[in-house]
Amino acid sequence: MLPTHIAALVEPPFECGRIVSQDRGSYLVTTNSSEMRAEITGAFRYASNVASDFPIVGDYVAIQTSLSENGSEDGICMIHRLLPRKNFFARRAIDGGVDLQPIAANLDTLFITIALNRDFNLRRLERYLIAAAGFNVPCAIALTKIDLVEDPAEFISAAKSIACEAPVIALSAMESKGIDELLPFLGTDKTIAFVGSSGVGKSTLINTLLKEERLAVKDISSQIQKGRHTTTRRLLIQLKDGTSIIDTPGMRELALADAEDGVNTVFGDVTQLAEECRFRDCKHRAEPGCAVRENLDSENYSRWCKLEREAAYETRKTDRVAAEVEKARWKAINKANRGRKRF
Ligand SMILES: Nc1nc2c(ncn2[C@@H]2O[C@H](COP(=O)(O)OP(=O)(O)OP(=O)(O)O)[C@@H](O)[C@H]2O)c(=O)[nH]1
Ligand SMILES: [Mg+2]
Ligand SMILES: [Zn+2]
Repeated sequence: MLPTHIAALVEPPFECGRIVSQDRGSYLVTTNSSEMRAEITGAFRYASNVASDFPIVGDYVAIQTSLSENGSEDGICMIHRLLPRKNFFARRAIDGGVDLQPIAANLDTLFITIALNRDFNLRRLERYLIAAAGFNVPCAIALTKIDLVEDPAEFISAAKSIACEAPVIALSAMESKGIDELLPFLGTDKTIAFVGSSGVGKSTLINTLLKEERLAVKDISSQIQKGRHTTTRRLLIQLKDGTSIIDTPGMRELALADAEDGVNTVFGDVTQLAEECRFRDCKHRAEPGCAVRENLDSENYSRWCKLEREAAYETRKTDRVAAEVEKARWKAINKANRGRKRF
C-alpha cells in the first residue's frame, strides 16, 4: 500500500506509483492495485540531467497507463514525474567520474550491514556513517552473523563507539537471534534499506523477515568464491505489515560524495574543538593555536584529515559539475530566446 498522504499528491488522469526495481531504462512500478513495467516520458528524459534526476528504487512517481486499442488490456505505462523525495542515499559512481550512483530513495532507516567475521572493519563502518550523514539519511547499524563469534559484546561496543546517534543492533539470521531488534524500525508506511559488502547476509535477513526464501542468497558451496555478488539488482519488497524493504547488491567500495557535512557529523569532537581554534576559518592543518590539532588524539586526527580531504575534493568535483549543468541550461534557454526574438 502507498502512503495516503503521498498518493493524495497525484490527481487523475495520473496515478501514484512506487519504483520497485529498475532494469536500464525500464522500471517496475507498484500501485495500490497492481504492478507494471513503465518508462519515463520524453519530456521527463529531456528535463533530466544527472542520475539523481531519474527515478530510483523507492521513489514515488506519477504514472499514466494508456489503454490498448481495444480498451481491454492495459497498454503502455509512462512515468510523468517524480514526487518530492524525503531523502536519497547515493555513492559516487565507481568509474571515478563525477556522477552519483543513487541507491535508494525515501528511507526511514538505512541499515549499514556488517558481518561479525573477518570482514568486520570499523573504518568501513565509519565511511558508511559519513556517507549517510552526508545525505541526511537516518541510519542504524546491523551487525550480522553474531553466531560466528564467541562474544558479540566487544563488537557491539566498538560499533557504538563510532556510531554517534545511530542505533546498533546485533543479530543472527541463522540462529534467529536478535531479529526482534528490527521490529521498532518496521511498520505501515516505513521504508528501510540494507546496504553493505557482499555476503554480509542482507538478503538472508530479508528472507527471515518475509518468513520465506524469496530472495536468492549465496549457497554454502559457493561461499568460498569471494567477490561474487548474489544480489545483482536493487529491489523493493513489501512485508505483510506494510513495511517496504529495499535489498541492494553488495558494495565493494563506498566512494564518498558530498560528504563534508557527513565528516563533521561523525567527527563531532572536531566540530566542537574547532570553536576553540584561534582563527575562525581554521582548517586545522598548520595554523597556530589550532585546538583540533592540539587536542585530538593523533590517530583520530590523521583519520579526520584524510576523510576531510577526500570529502572536500568530492565536493569541489560536484560543484564543478553543477556549474557546468547550470551553464548548459542557460545556454539552451538563451538559444531558445534568440530563436524566439528572430520570429
Ligand atoms: N553464520 C551465519 N551465516 C549467515 C547468516 N546470515 C547469512 N549467512 C550466510 O551468509 C551468506 C551470504 O548471505 P546473503 O544473504 O546472500 O548475503 P548478501 O549480503 O545478500 O550478499 P550480496 O547479495 O552478494 O550482497 C549465505 O551463505 C548465508 O547463509 C548468519 O546469521 N550467520
Ligand atoms: Mg543479497
Ligand atoms: Zn583548528
